[in-house]
Amino acid sequence: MRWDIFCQIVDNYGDAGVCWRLARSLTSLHGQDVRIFCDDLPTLNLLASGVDPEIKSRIDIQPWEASHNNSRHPVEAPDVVIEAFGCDLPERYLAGLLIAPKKPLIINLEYLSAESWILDFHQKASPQAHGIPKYFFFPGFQAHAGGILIDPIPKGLTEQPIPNPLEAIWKRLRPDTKRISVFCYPGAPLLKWLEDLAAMGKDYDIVLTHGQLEQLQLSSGHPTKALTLPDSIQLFPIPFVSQDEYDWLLAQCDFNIVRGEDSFVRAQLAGKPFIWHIYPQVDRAHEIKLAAFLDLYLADASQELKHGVMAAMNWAMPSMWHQSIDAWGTHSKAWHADLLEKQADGGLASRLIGFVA
Ligand code: TRH
Repeated sequence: MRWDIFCQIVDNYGDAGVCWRLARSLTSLHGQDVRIFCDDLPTLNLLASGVDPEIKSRIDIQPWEASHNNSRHPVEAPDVVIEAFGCDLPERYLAGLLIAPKKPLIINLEYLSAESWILDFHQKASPQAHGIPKYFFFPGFQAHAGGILIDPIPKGLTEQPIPNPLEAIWKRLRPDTKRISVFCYPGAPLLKWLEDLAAMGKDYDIVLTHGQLEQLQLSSGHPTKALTLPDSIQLFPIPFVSQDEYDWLLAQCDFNIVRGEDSFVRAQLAGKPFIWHIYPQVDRAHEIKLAAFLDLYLADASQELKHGVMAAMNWAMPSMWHQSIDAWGTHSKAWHADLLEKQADGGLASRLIGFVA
């Protein structure tokens, strides 16, 4: 089938991250024909840069405005139009669809949530005045939700060679030292967290993704002064890497701090303990979303593990929950296996194709 994916980047990288991962799943795993119209091509291309050129060449990446140029008569509509995260379609594109002899199906691809209410809305019609059929599609962890994006299949990520941009830094990491990757929003008490970690007396190598060092420095109150942390904690800032390279990094670390939607899923697929710094919303809806996820994630965990993980996810200091880390490691592997089993049908991309079909 032919798919047009519309991706409007509100802020950050998550919108592009999800659209790109979906596009590549549809093409490389399912042989679909995909165009992405995006209002911020530099960001999209940054994420997509490390990918196998053969896969990239099969996805038609276009600027948002290019969707207006449907000059063919009669207008040829794709089979499916994806409005990622409910973005509005450009008016001229929509006008073209209205006069096309064959109408597409429009899908409003929503944000991932573990909340149970999504099951009542998933795949439900969203009738429009223009009459083109439109449906909601909710990604989710539950069996009857829209699934999660599992491409590229995480198997074997740990055995892959060190990506080029990380090679020099990787050689400086200390052998037999635990590695923690950090990708979180401003506002996390990261400096205090690292100081607490240091006070526990073990060595840790901290891989800081693009911009995290500056965030840490700002939070120290001395943006121009070098941070003073004990030698046991070594900081390794890395540049912004491609999505594949970032996936590799998560698979290589012992613990990951992630955020948003896409890195949150990848941390689970890495099978390691992680802190999800969920995107903060003014109405505090994120607290409900985090609680809903933890309900699922910890459903069969012991009381002790539940306490430990819930404390960690709410930014309690590592000394408060480090005694749970071994049990958390075992739990992460089991959650990962269970997640893959639940997505054995191919996850979100397959379910989307199945629904459209
Ligand atoms: O960037 P984010 O904070 O995006 C967020 C979320 O999507 C959130 O739901 C949305 O409401 C908000 O934006 C507007 O976090 P997320 O979702 O993890 O996306 C980051 C993407 O960037 C992900 O695909 C991984 C990728 N990435 C790289 O490719 N290279 C890197 O170096 C890093 C750090 C990330």
